[in-house]
Amino acid sequence: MIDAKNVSIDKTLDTLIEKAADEKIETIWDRKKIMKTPCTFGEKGVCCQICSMGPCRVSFTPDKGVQRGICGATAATIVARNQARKVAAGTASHSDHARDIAYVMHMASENGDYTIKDRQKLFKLATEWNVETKDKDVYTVAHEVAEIALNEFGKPFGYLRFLDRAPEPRKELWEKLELLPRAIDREVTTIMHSTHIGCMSDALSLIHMSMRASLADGWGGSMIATVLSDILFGTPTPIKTETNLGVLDEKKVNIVLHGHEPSLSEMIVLAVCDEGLIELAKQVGADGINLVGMCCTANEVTMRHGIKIAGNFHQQEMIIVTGVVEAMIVDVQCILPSLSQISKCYHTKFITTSPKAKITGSTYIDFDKKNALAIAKKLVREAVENFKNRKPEKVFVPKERSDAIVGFTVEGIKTHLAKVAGIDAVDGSLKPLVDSIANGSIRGIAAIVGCNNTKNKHDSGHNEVIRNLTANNVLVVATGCAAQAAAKGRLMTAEAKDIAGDGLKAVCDFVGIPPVLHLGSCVDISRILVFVSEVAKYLGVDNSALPVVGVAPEWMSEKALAIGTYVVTSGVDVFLGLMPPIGGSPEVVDILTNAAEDLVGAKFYVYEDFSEMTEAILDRMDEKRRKLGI
Ligand code: XCC
Ligand code: SF4
Repeated sequence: MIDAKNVSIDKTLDTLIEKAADEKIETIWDRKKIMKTPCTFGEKGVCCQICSMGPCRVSFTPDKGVQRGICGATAATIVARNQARKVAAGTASHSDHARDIAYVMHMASENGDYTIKDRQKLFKLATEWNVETKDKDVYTVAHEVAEIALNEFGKPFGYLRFLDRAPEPRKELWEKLELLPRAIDREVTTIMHSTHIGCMSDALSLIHMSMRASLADGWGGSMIATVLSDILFGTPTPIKTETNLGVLDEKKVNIVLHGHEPSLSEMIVLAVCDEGLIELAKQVGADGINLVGMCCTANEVTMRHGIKIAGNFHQQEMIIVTGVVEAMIVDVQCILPSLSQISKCYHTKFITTSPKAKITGSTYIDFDKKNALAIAKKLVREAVENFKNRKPEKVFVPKERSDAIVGFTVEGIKTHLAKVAGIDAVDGSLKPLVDSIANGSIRGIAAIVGCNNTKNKHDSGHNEVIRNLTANNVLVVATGCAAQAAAKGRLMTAEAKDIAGDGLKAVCDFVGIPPVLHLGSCVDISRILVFVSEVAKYLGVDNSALPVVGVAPEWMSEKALAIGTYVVTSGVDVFLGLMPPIGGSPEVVDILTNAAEDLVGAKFYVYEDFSEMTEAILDRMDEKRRKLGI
């Protein structure tokens, strides 16, 4: 029997884990328990399956056992190849999401399902990309911009356009080191090619390739996804929301949106407002329709519409165990295959919608974007009609829910600061923030990002690090499942300033912000790249000079590895709460946790103890402050 207190700090799971056990539902923690100790070769990254002469497992303790794979590959080669492939997979995931958004923008039309919500941002991007806008209709401009975005994936020459947003010294460094990514698909393909048997075997060159590919994620795919989503669906502004499983409503039809791409979720948001469907919900005996989100899709819709966040990665099974979910509608990424099994034990319809993520045992309804709203309505109807199948004896909804303010963006923060400082020009508005950093009210900025991992107590890493850092006057920005942990932990409310140190508290009071700012989904870490770059440009320094860090206390996905790599390659240190599978090669460990600093001005740190991690982060921030002379 799993003890909830050992696996999560989230109180909603206390009863639900017990309920799952009573109802013979196997959960992520049960499977983790059966899995026992992970294979050490896999854990250290020294298992190679790249060709069928293997799998080869080489020794990770020097001078013992097998030193080379059958082809002669060393531990360093095998580890670096595996690592590069993971970064390529992460880059591909964020970027393929971006590609879909670009296609959606390409089909947007005045009277269609998809329209342009932020025309100003569209025209700004058009200017940035040298698209002639004079006398052109907004949709003509949108289509031209979308086509340019689509070409970023496969253009034959040049490098990615958004790299020009980086500070000059950073760009020069990338150019010198040949780290400027070319087309996005090309960087991914090049890694797949070079990691084929008998191609690249030099560890440093493999890590170098993974760095270049990762920049194609952060400054390519992720940034395209963020900017185009803002243009299509609106740039978020701070908005109140509620979080945790208590946002489910026993009396209503509950629909959970889970996955990543706003092209689906935005349509469902529209569909649940349909009068006919609301009426239908009443006819089947419900009080209405309650739409809630999970994982990054929740971040996308909460920051644009205030849709409630039901939970993060580790709660996706548990939400079904409440017995009140009429439909779990998903698209791509981070969707546990176990959901089909679990939903069958309740009345929940588990509906997959993407040809990229068909899941055995789910109901597949293709979300053809040409008929987006009509299909969204069909999906909602499926949920409403399923209300009658709810099994009252299986219903239990936890009470826990917390308020949060979400939806900060670079523009939002700047406008906010400008208003507070009484400055008209938004461009000058970084001054109050920079002044607060310079006078020490804010010691530094930490981006807390990433997932949940069964190796950690659910959410404990995120919230412990956030509490420790804010208490030490570090302003925190958060995305992804980390942001949701913070929101559930009541760290994104105005009152949360009381956990902050005096300096940060005064800033929060003055500016009227929480000490932890919700910056969106994982692709929105691109917002953080832009933000850091703007501060660096304002000060006339490189990113690496700033007291800024990235932290992923509970990371687990390949996407998270791609993110970590592009953050480091962008000159910002990354602190991980779990060791990546590289321990089998001292050479690769040294490149990523030491030599990287000489190369790109930043490196990875791994701390499994979160108070030690906080100390190390603060030390590093102070070191940067000293060098800046502040
Ligand atoms: Fe997935 Fe994005 Fe990780 Fe959460 S944070 S578990 S990747 S949903 Ni991106
Ligand atoms: Fe073994 Fe080399 Fe084949 Fe990898 S590529 S499985 S190390 S023979």
